[in-house]
Amino acid sequence: MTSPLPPRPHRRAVLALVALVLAACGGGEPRVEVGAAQASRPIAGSSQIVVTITNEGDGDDELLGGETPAALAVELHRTVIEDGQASMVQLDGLEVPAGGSVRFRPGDLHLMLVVPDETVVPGGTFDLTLRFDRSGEVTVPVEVVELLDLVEDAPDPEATAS
Ligand SMILES: [Cu+2]
Repeated sequence: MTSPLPPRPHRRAVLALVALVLAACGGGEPRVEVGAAQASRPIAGSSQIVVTITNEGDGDDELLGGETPAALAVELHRTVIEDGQASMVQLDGLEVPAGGSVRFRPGDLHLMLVVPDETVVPGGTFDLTLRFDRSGEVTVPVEVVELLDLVEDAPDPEATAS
């Protein structure tokens, strides 16, 4: 069976060319939206934030970091498993591609509050400011819940599939 589509390397070249043209024209504009955010009750001096960021614009953006008055720092982490051991790697930034979304949840990409203060307790809320390369700063309220409620609200599709 023959495919009407050109072979992959060719399509990739076309995409690269389109990207180049877009870049030359300044590209499109990102339209970043931050969904409802939740943080877990702190455990051992840290708390994970579950949130989805979408970019419905036609330009890429990049999440550069975040901050909150409720913790010493907000770090961008990815959980990696090596030799059966889970560990976290800190990222400097994360692309939020045009038309795409980025999901933070336990066990994968996550935002981590370092040394949360006494306002980070279940039932409480605090402000989280996320800093984007092109969209600037976006501040959203974060609801604090028990860790189990957090996991229930953000089920891992891969975990339930196995
Ligand atoms: Cu982490």
